[in-house]
Amino acid sequence: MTQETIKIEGMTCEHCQMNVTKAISSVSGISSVEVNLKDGQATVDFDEGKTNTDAIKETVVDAGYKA
Ligand SMILES: [Cu+2]
Repeated sequence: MTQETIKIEGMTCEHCQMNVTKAISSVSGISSVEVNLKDGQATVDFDEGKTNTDAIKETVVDAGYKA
């Protein structure tokens, strides 16, 4: 299991935080995700055999935020 902290720009409220959490959770191989609105970052635990940091960032971008 790999843990990565990803910087996310563009989150302004709890709704954004929830959007990002949902988006990252939907990626296969993610075991846990903690999105911090204040710090603008997400701490993600994932199976590196199933996904990677770039794929997670792409998902965040697809959801409308900058990663
Ligand atoms: Cu928002």
